[in-house]
Amino acid sequence: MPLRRTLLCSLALAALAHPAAAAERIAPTLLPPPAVMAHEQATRAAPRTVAFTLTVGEAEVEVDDEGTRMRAMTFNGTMPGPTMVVHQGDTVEITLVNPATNSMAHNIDLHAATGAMGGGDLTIVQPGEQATLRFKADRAGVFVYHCAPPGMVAWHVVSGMSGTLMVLPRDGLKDRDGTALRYDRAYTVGEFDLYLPKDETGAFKRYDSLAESHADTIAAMRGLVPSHVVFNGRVGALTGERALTSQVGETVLLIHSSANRDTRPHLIGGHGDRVWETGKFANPPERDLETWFVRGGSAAAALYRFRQPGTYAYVNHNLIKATELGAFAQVEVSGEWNHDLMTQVHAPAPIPQ
Ligand SMILES: [Cu+2]
Repeated sequence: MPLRRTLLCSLALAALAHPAAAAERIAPTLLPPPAVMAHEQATRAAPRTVAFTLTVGEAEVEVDDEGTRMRAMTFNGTMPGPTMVVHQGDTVEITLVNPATNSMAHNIDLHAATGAMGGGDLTIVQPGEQATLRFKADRAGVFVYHCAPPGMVAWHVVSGMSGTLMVLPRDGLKDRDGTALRYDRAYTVGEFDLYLPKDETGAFKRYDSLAESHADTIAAMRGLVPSHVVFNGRVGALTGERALTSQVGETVLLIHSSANRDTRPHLIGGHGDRVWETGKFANPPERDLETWFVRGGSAAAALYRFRQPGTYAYVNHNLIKATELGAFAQVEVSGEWNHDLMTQVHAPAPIPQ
């Protein structure tokens, strides 16, 4: 009998050790940035398998209002690719599709994953191929993912191939004292430094194919002087009619990724109430930041509750990049003005004599 009991215990333990076999499987719908897919901020669900499909795009895109064109490479057709959201302990399953109409090999290196070059070694897909990778999301945070094909990593990254995977703690975000932190909406911003080649007259060149653009683009990249620094793929992607929106009293989660170059997001007229500057939720958030630093190759997460209505600018506070190169967004906030927080005592008028 003791032997039989031991056997039963072993079987029970074996079943516990392989929860993925019976785990629930979901396939959430991804949304184009700046939107973030619908998700629970905290979950009571047992760890599950969360399946996503990312399709590689190769296309010419316009990067500013002057009609400048770039041969872009993307995940799901957007810069950045969609933000995927799971919970710590979930198994992430990504199918990477490289349509036969494409010309390049691509893959995906996920900074949240452990092993095989972040999955890059297991997902190199030629045009007409697809591959599926599964990995355990064993640590919480916002993490960059990007294309990393051998010999072409930097080119694919600065041509648009990066995005963010957010791994939330199962019991949600916490302040440094353990208080639960929640948000009313989440936005995702991906910052890109672009290196577009110019001709002898100083005009940006256009190319018929990625291959044709390759040598000039690499030469421009080697100068380390970006022609554009943009949020979400183009100058003005998040301004005017396309501005982010919120209202007084709402708490917004701003995810900011930069796969290649350091950046320093700043919300003009607001703050980061709670900021995971390095983007990893096991570390307590910083409080009341004016500007935060995002290391190239990482993502940060900031929570802010809007207290005043109006148009806010959300910029890279390297202001040359913001005002001259494009790293500039806006947040339109509706609501009632709070004169206790700020008021105009006297409007500009001639100095009294
Ligand atoms: Cu690629």
